[in-house]
Amino acid sequence: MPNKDYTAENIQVLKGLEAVRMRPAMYIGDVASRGLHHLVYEIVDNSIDEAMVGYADKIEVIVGKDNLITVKDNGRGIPVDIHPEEKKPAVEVIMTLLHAGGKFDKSSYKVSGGLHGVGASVVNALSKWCAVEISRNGKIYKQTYERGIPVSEVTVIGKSDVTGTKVSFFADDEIFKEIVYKKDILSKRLRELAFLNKNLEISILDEHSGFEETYKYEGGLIEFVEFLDETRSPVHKPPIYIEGERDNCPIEIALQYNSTYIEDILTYCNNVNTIEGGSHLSGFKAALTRTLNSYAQKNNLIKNNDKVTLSGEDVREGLTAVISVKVADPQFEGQTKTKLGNSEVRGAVETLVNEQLYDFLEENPAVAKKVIEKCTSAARAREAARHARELTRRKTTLESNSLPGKLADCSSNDPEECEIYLVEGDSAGGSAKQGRDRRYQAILPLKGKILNVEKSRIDKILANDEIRTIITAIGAGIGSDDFAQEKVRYGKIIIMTDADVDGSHIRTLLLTFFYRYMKDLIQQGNVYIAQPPLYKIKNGKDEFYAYNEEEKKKIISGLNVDESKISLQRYKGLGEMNPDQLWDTTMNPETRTVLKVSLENAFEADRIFTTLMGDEVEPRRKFIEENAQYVRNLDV
Ligand code: 2B7
Repeated sequence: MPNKDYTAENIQVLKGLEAVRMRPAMYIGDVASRGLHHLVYEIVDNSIDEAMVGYADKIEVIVGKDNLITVKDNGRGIPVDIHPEEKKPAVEVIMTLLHAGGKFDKSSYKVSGGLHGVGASVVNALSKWCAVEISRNGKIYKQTYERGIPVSEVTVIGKSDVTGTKVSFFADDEIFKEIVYKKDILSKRLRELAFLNKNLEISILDEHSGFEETYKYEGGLIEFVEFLDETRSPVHKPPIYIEGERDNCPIEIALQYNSTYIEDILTYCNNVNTIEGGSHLSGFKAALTRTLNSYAQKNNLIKNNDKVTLSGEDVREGLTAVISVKVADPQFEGQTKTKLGNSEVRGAVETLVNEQLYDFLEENPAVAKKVIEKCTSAARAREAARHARELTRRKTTLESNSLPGKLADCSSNDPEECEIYLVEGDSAGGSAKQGRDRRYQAILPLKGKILNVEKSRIDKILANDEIRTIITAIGAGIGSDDFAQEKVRYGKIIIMTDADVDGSHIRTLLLTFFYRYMKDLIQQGNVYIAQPPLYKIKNGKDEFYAYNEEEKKKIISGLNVDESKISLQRYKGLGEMNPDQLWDTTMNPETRTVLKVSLENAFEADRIFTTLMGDEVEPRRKFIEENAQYVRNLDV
């Protein structure tokens, strides 16, 4: 217990800590892997804030062998002088008081993205041990804590001629289910932060694997866009860069057109990936459409037989962009609290992009010409696709008539309870139709491979039968402007393919299609992957199903009988299961497992799809080699 008396302030501290430890999820999301990694981000965020005000340019993160996390920065060092109201060193207040953030220099820390400065105390409360070391005033100060409670005074432990802060902590195993830090998760976020904060050096060392990387990007967002487009062919080089401040809102944007047909825009507010978009995104889209149209008109770049105006989707075909804004009082809205709500940001971004993009085009007529050509050809293709697209829209009056014939629909009309299985092959489709609960389960058999949408343009995509059928069945249209989430007819869209190479290819193609043309579906968590068993194990009358090798071994050894007496059947495809088996193992909500597809890390998902589905062979080979354990199921 702390070597301190229980004064009024200490009681306040204990109450605060208790609140965090009682409801950790309220502060860090969950107590699984996500929440655990969140601890690291909260501490790193404080270093980032110190870097954003110009006092730090180096951050180090170390994952120790014993899972001790250490974060170091070369900022000013957390102040250690006595806080006038709390009558304790400022660092102790920051590390122990839930609402310390607001009391410290709020003006210089206005753009904090995370827990608004209470991050350190939350992490401390959820750590079984934590230490902070501060180099400041020529000295090194240290204080240690257990489960958030100070177990030492702030003590001078040495001298230093530099300044900075070092925080180390052991996450509390009484709170977290499992303490396993993933270097891939951490390094991805740290790299992203380095892109978003140009010239800031961020390094990671994972002592478990020896993995060590340092990120530092002079070009910031420009290098971010180049990184995203690594496997695509640019229409112009380098990316167009827009930077400025409007209405007290610092804005930074990089954009580049490439030869694909994919729209790829990442948005951030205060370094938080706003995957649901929001006002910064809509301001950008409005300005892009307007500016390209007015430039094209003024310079007679739209031919007589073309459509008079370029649509939003026309000007975003093959566009990769990253938008980063800093907002003093961010309002995060939406299902996953990743949609920027501040309405004033829309105008700020729109004005800045209108001005700077127009200037850029005037100063770079050769690039402008290529960009406008790209957009007009997109417009032409879209016009050609309009007809095909209309065919895929469900007619409101003759609903059932316009549904694809191959679809065995369910009888319920309530999307909440309805599910659709997209099934590989007619024979598995047949079993699924017989095995299902027809009240709420619909079956759509798909034959053969669907089109690779990364390589095809909208007109060709819509000419593809399998894809048209899927769009019609789901019933909500496609595209970033036209997709209407509220019209989706099924709450769960479940991809059910064989557990082999072809099956995983089809699954990847379907996921790519949803990711590119119905992103909201994935964002809202509507897309699932069915998990059919790999083996049937029979021991006399008893039957067991195993979903992976490990399970198979466990079941067999658990049976404790002679192995030659057990019959083992390896399912090569869904088609080998009869309708009852398919229902029992894969479709019955009471017993099945389905994997929810999430957009946790949109920018990584993006690179995975681009790399796996794109043209460039070498990056794909490298990617598969480096990520063999993940790609096994995504083999293409
Ligand atoms: C709102 C609180 C959390 N803080 C400061 C100053 C510098 C500083 C910090 C930090 C994490 C791991 C290494 C301000 C801000 C507290 O007040 S927090 N550096 N780094 C950090 O936590 N890194 C500061 C004004 C003058 N001097 C120092």
